[in-house]
Amino acid sequence: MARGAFIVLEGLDRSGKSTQVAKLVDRLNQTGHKARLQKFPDRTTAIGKMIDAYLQSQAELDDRAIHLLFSANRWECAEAIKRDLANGMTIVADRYAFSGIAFSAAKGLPFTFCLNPDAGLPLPDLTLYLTVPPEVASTRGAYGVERYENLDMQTRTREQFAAVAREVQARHGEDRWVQVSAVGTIDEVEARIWELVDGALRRVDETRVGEL
Ligand code: T5A
Ligand code: NA
Repeated sequence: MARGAFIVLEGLDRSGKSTQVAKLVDRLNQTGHKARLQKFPDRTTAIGKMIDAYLQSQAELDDRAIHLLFSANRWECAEAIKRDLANGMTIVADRYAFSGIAFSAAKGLPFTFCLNPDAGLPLPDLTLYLTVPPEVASTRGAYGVERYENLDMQTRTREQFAAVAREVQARHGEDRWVQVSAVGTIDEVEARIWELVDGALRRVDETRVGEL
C-alpha cells in the first residue's frame, strides 16, 4: 500500500490557510484519497490549552518557554502523523514547524534556537506558502485580538519566513517548499493549490517519511 502524503499550508495571518486546508481535505476525500486535517497549534491537548491561553493573552510565558511548547505540541502529534501516513492517509496540516520558527525568530530569538526543537519531526512532502500583500490581508478583516496580530509582527514574520524557505530548500530540495499567491478568489487560490498538490501526490513513491 502506498503511504499518504504529508502536505502543509503555511503563510501569514489572513492568507486563507484554514479556508484552503478545509477545501483541500474535502477534495482529496472526494477524489479517492483518504485525507485528514491536522491543525497546529492543536489547542485541544493539555499543552495546546496553555498555548491557547498565551495567544489570548490570558497567560504570560517566557519567549523560549512558549517556543518549546509550540514544538512539544507538534511532537505529541508526531507518532499519529507517521502512523496515519504509513496507513495510506494523506495529512494536510494548517501550519507546522515553519510557523514556529518564523514567529519566534521574528520576536528576536536566535534562528538556530528556533530550528532545533523541531529537528526530527516528520518532513512534509510539500509545503505551500501562501502569500498576500499586507494591503490585501487587511481587506480580509481587521487584525484580531490575538497576540502577533499586528502589522509590525506580521512584517517581521514575513522576513523570517523567507529565511525558513531558504533553509528548507537548501536542506530538503526546492520542490518541498513552493510559494503560492493567495491573491484572488477562494476558488482561484484553490485551483492553484490543487495543481501543485496533484503533482506532489504523484511524486510520493518512497515508503519512508523523511525527517525535518
Ligand atoms: N504560531 C503558530 C506560533 O507562534 N508558533 C507555532 O509553532 C505555530 C504553529 C495562531 C498563532 O500562533 C502562531 C501563529 C499565529 O499567530 P492560527 O490559529 O493558525 O495560529 O491562526 P488563525 O488566526 O486561525 O489563522 P489566520 O488568521 O492565520 O487565518 P488563515 O487561516 O490564514 O485564513 P482563513 O482561511 O481563516 O481566512 C481569513 C479570512 O479571509 C477570508 C476568510 O473567509 C476569512 O474571513 N478569505 C478570503 N477572502 C477573500 N479572498 C480569498 N481568497 C480568501 N480566503 C480566505
Ligand atoms: Na487559520
